[in-house]
Amino acid sequence: MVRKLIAGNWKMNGSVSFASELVGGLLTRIEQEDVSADFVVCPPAALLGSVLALTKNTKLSVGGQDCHENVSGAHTGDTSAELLKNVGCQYVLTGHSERRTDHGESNADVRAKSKAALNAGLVPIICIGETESERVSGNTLKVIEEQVVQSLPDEADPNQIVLAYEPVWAIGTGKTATPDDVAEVHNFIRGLLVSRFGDEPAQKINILYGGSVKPSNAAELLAVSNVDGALVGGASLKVEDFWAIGVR
Ligand code: G2H
Repeated sequence: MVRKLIAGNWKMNGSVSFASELVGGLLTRIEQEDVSADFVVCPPAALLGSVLALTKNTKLSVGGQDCHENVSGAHTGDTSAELLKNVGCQYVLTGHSERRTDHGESNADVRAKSKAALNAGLVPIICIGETESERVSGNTLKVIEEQVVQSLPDEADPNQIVLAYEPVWAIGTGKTATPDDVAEVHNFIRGLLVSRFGDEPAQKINILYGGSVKPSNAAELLAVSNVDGALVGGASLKVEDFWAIGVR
């Protein structure tokens, strides 16, 4: 079993004072308790500087929410993986369903961004997940297989990637997948990783679950086989809730 990873995706929320309060609260808890999980926060790009200053030389890691596939160039408004690494990030989300939907990102785009992250020395947290209509039509595993195969770059190193299974219909909706649903998909993803990397390397890859994870359902979800952590949106914006999800 790998050490669990609890990642907070702040999405487009927060402010300098919010970041200071939330990160301060997390750091106090991390310093006082012997925690059995690693924590990472992914603030919006405009807050990365503030959060990185607060977390320097601490056990709290920081990630970006997206990166461009190129190292530099004329891409107004974008941020490269190289730059995220340069300022001190260790992780970056790639292929979050809100990027896939709002910005039309395809599996090929996610693959290119994940490759850029690996080249920069970042750990990409590669997000996959089926929509409600794909689930209802019985295509969940087919979609997941396509996303895993097409979103992971050839260069993927099992020591340097994280996957996050986030069923789109469970994101920010309050709906959560049942433990049986989650087990089926996580076991399937592990099998795909074993086929690709071999058994031992594949077992080291954290597969996170995401989609309305909160303190009241975290214990049940994190106990499911092959669930190695959580990607948390709304509940990561409250220090008590985020902490309660990861520490048990
Ligand atoms: C899924 C998740 C975090 P929430 O997007 O990535 O958000 O926990 O609010 O469903």
